[in-house]
Amino acid sequence: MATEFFSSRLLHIESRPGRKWKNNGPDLEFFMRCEVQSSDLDVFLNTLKRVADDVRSFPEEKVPWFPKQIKDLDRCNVLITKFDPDLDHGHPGYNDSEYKKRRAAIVELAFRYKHGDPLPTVEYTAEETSTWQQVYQQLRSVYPSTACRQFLDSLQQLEEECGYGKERIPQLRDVSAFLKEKTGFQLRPAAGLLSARDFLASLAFRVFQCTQYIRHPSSPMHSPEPDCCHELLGHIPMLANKEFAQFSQEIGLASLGASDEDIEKLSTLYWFTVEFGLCKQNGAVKAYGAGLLSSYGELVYALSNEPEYKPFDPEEAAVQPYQDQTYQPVYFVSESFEDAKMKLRRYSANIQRPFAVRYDPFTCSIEVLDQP
Ligand code: HBI
Ligand code: NLE
Ligand code: FE
Repeated sequence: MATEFFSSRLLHIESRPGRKWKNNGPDLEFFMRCEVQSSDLDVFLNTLKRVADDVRSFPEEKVPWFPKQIKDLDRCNVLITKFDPDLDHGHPGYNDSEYKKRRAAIVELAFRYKHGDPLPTVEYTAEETSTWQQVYQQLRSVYPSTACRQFLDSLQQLEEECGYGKERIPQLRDVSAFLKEKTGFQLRPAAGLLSARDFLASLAFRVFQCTQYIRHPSSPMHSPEPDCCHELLGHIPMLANKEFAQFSQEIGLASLGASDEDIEKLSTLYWFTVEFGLCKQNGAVKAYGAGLLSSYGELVYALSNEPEYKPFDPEEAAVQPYQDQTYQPVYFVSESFEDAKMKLRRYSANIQRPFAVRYDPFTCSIEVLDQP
């Protein structure tokens, strides 16, 4: 069976002569037990329907599979084919075969990665480093007036202790070691935009999935998809902050085994906080969202008087339509991280699951506690 688009495992298969006759003999009936991610179930069944006359499924469990141990994250790598330079005509690298080749080579490192392997290093080319340089310099000059205090503190530490600067693109290996000391977060390489379920699940383990390729040189000030500028400049400084690291892990824990509808809401909530969140500090509005802190274009726009601001309310943010091609028309402003965390905690407590989860930091695993 073609399984290249999703991961599935065949646990059991048996065949028997069926009651229908076909080609002068009894048709065969197959009974199979498979493990499939719930988000892939439709594609999986449709694939079977192409080769079998009558496909029936009996899901064994209502709760979608989720990782229980940190090494299970090796299976949380379902990619979304969106903003793909090979498929998307609007991608700035669509007509640049050199760019696509280079990117495929970097992506290959992520495909091959298994938990426990040393993080791959990439020898960035002069052109890639020059893109980074432009991005770094532009953003660095506006951070003092636009970024939240926690971001500025962490960035300073990264510059002093972790080799951050415009000269070279930091390596995931060094950054992961730095983060581990600060907040226990660690990195793993990602091949591109992951499914929200897989991406959020890794946060439950304080693991952040990072792309390693860089945006196309023709659009340094905004990219619709994550790249190393977005991860290294947008996310990493925030993940080095204790309060924020905890906030991120809590979104991850809330996502484990959640229904598809709840995942959709949590990922929208993630979008309006971790990616595009604004917060008040000393009476001024500052950016803490990674999508803003890695895009000079959107950062300046978000803090101008063009977009609409709403006070952060998880119920409202979870269903707010969002824009993933260009700048957001609406941003949510929270009073502080503490306030956002409390509100998120209240929101998560209302997500219906027949069990509770707890993270055990000693074994890096999830304890599942059945609810009576
Ligand atoms: N995948 N690699 C990667 N990076 C992200 O930031 C990311 C993702 N998949 C989904 C996602 N972010 C968000 O849109 C939320 O849906 C979780
Ligand atoms: N727009 C962001 C940037 O240009 O860095 C990336 C957003 C990823 C969700
Ligand atoms: Fe991101």
